[in-house]
Amino acid sequence: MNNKTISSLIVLLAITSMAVTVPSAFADHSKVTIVAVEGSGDPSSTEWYSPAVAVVDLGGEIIFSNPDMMPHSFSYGEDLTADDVGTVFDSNLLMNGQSVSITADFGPGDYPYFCMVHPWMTGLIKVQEEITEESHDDQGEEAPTMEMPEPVITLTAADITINVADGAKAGEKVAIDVAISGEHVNYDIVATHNGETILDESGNHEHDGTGSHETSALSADASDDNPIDVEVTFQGFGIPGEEFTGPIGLTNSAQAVPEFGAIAAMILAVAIVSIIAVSAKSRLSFMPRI
Ligand SMILES: [Cu+2]
Repeated sequence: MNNKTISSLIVLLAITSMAVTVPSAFADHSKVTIVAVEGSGDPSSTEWYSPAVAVVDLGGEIIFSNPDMMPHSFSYGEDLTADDVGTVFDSNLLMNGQSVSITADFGPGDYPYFCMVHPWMTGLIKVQEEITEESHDDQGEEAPTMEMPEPVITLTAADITINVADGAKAGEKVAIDVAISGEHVNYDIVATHNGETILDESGNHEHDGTGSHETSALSADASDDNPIDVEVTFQGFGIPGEEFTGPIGLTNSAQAVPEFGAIAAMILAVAIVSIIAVSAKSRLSFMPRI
């Protein structure tokens, strides 16, 4: 038998076995075990977690295991300086021989993690929607063009929440919190008061969608006649360095009215965008509803 015949037989066998086995038997990502590599506590090590990139189905099981002599953690986040470290998951410190099991119930996407003790140790978990039978076609003879549409991302100006802290007197700095519905959000924020720009931060990235900012000191009391204006411009969903998706350019604005006390911000929301569909082919469809 030549190679072609053999490979044809293998393909045939694969198709046959797929037909008789349960769908999940193909590429099983319902459970993944990630181990801390032995010796990874050494700063000169180059292998830290295995697999370095772990794929698991949404709702699947992730087991963090430490066979190394040194203690390690599997802590969500990019590094120790991020303010959202451990917010999605955290194995906490695992000693030699210990393991921890978690459920991947935190939505599809990429989740970086690292070791609290040895911060050079980084890994990535990719949570995916469970692969169904349809996608097995890529192994068959028909091989249809894979037009897997990405999920529709819906975000309106109302999904961008801006909270401006109370008590804005001359000389004081003002805290501004931003919350955007979704994960791995990127946005720019600009605040002005008394004819001055008191905050201007571009390229903010927040894994959990919430960010905190502080203005520079005000040059005058904030008042109805001299309010603090805040504008947030959404720059897309995604990890910095990768392609962003979503209604990039969507903005929302708020105006701080200190007299309102605890509810210090009046959100002057203008819904610009209603539904945005992002497909694998067209990177971005921006459809304003008039
Ligand atoms: Cu470690």
